[in-house]
Amino acid sequence: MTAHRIAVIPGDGIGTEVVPAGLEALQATADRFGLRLHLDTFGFASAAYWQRHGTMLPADWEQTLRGYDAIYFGAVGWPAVVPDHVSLWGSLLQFRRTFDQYVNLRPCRLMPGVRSPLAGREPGDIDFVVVRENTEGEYSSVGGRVFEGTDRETVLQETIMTRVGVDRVLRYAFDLAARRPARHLTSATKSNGISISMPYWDERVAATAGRYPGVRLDKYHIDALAAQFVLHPDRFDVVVASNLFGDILSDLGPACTGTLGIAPSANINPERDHPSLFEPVHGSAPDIAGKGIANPVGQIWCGSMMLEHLGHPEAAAHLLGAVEDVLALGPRGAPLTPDLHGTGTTAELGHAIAERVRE
Ligand code: GGG
Repeated sequence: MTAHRIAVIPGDGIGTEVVPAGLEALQATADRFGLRLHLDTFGFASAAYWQRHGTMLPADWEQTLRGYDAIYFGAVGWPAVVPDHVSLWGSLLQFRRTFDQYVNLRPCRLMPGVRSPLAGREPGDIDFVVVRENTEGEYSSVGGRVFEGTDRETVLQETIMTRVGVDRVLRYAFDLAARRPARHLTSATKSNGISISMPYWDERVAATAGRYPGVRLDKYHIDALAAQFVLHPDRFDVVVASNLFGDILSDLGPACTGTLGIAPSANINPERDHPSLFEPVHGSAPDIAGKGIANPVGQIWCGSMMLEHLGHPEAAAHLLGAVEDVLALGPRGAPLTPDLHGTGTTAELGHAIAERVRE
């Protein structure tokens, strides 16, 4: 029997609600395919941990997590207790950087049974993947404040792009586009306004493109690209973007396909010398936390991405198929959550998907 060690980190807010639902569906899939999952749950990377210890992570977190095959993560952030930039930099961004998870893969698909807010879109019309650079770019802690509290108060924060960092994520995106039927890659830029780092990004895109003659390449400025996502999301296949642009696009995409609640993401270390981390795109959602109505589909789809990464494509496809089957029943036939126009709870929807996995 194949065995995998998975570190489970529910985190904050609805993370603690969607993770159990995700684990139920994951375990049902593992049982069906004869996979043994050794799951260890950790309470760090949460506001509750911060309140007890004054840090988001224990000193030995790296050593602890290094021993796992993958990390199954919920959400982080509880601004009533710890400022968002402190919780994010103190946990999730440490994981991504330390474990060199330089690809953040964020699929976006209009699922059967899910209504797009865009008129006339049918399942199958929208199916693209955002490849977000995940370890550098605009997410840098290089900068500072001077003359604080005076009328000369000045704040500076740098964008960092390294040749290694940009080239490796571009290669990943081109490779992915080359494997997909449409063989189409769109690069997000803003080289007309951001006059140093973004022209560099464009240069590296052009240099990499030379090695992929079979991939059709488009380039859009991020403002125009955001508009295109809303007007013509069917035109995209693989979209590659810097850390910040990718973050924004991968919230906008799911909003166009009905709800952020179904969107998964995989923080991948392609070299596999460190564990990769799987988390829904959504955050901890304090506004609905504790109500039991968060959509668990993004978290469950993460389980499918994790199984794929761990080398079980059939199990991954089966789990995603179960998600699609249940969503396709619509709010009258399945306990869909309120964001999907239903009245179901997180646990009920998770349970329905786990049941479908077992059928
Ligand atoms: N599950 C994702 C999560 O907790 N996100 C919190 C957040 O603010 N993420 C920003 C990012 O992905 O860079």
